[in-house]
Amino acid sequence: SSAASSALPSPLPPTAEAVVRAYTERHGTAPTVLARAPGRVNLIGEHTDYNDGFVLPAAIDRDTWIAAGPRTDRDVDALALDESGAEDRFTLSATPPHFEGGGWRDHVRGTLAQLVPLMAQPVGLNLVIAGDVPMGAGLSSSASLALGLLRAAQQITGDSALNGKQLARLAQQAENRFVGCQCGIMDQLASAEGRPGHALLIDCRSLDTRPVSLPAGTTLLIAHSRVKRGLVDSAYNERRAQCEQAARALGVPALRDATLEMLAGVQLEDKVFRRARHIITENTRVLEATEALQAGDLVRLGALMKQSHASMRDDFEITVPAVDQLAALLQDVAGDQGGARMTGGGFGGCCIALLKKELVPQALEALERGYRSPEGLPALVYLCEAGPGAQAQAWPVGTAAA
Ligand code: GAF
Repeated sequence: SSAASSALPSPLPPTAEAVVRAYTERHGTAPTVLARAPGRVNLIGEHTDYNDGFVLPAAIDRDTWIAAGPRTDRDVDALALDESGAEDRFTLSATPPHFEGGGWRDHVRGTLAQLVPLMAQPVGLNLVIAGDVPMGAGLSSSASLALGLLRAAQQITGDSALNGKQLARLAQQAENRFVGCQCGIMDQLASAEGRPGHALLIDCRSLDTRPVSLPAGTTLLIAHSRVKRGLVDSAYNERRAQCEQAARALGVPALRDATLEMLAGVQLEDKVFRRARHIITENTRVLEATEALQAGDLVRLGALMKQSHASMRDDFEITVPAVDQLAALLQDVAGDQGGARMTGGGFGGCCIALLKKELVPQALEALERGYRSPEGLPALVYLCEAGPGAQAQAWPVGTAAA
């Protein structure tokens, strides 16, 4: 794809310089590959991905960077600069075991474990990892790590047979089978196929993606509530189970195929009914929001984002009071020139506001004045643009790619 073959940014950002430098120090030789993969923010369409539905995320201009090189044995030697220089070492000649305590090591082990059976040649890897995707904020730092690893490994082995969708599937499998989170494919696909200046409408059944350009003069303001969330949370997997229960009761393969009329015709426990209602209405909102974006209609977009937040709060029950407060505050600032809602899996984390750029100072001021986390801290704000999807390149630049 064009994203995979386009050049890395020049000059390289400090994080990229840092992984190359640390690699060279650790291994006494330069890396042969440099890879990057972005985090994502979802504009609308929450928990719809694992219901075969629609989502509208954008890759953000914050990345996990990986300097990589081959080894003569089948080991992986990994160094994570953001984890105070923590290391990991395991062999790829068998399925790597879980690391006690999980964390970044489990993502590295689990992701590479998915790739090993597909590799033409046995290989070992040296890896140095760092990034500026905030961790634990709901901006998919783990999906960006996974996509960066897969791109780096592919570039090293020379097996470039897998496209972005296939790599996204492998990264999702690592979460589902190894890490233990029953997540959908949104985060991985957004990281794989992001486009500068665009959101991606993803059909999570066919995996078709359509870039949707963000209206001129708008920006992505992400505000972190500072309420920590955890994906492997039983609550996430519980929501998924409730959706599947509703689909079974409705006699459809997935809630993607259900309508409100169908829902009115079955007997369901109130909670399960509301979970299904969120998914059904959210799918419609994603398609309407796509039209609104294309038409540059920020009034309609804002209304849809507001409805989405209310549905996550009242029907899907994945917001927390701090996040509700943050969303309300940003919706006030957006007025009829943008929209805001919680973004991501829920139970804490961030709100996304898509806003006219002129409103940014006002938003910052309103956050400073009007928001404190339960611990009394101000929101953390990330001003982002939509950026390109994951890519890897031979290093140093100018070296022939494998
Ligand atoms: C998390 C998951 F990883 C995604 O697959 C998606 O379900 C999202 O929560 C909710 O929309 O990010």
